[in-house]
Amino acid sequence: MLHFNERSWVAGPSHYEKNIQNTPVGTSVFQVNATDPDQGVGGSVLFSFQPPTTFFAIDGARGTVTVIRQLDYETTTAYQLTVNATDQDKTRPLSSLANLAILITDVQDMNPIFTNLPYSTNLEENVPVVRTNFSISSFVTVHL
Ligand SMILES: [Ca+2]
Repeated sequence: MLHFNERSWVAGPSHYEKNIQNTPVGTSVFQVNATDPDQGVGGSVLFSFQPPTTFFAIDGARGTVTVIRQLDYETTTAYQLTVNATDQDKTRPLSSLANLAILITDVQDMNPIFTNLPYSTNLEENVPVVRTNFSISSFVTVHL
């Protein structure tokens, strides 16, 4: 019986979207799933990014997307990736594409900064201990 490679992979949506925060390198952030009803190599799917990206890697067999470079919201707020899935049919490999948008969520990563350093004040002798002479203020820089 002859078997033809008839179908490319079938994913759920053709567009994925994922929100992540400043995620350490090596973290898995997304899972692409695909099914190919063909049997044998014609139904065995390999994933890749097209074109490749230096910030994310995808496990060819499993479809797991991993961070491979430090992400910084201040530099890039979103990545538009295209996932290619190709079956392994030797004579007529079929492939499909899906979009994957990875949105970087800002996390506050700045420390409070004291202003008007150094602090000093003059005290008179015999100041009652409950008296407050000055207050220390700080502010947080917020990057939007
Ligand atoms: Ca197939």
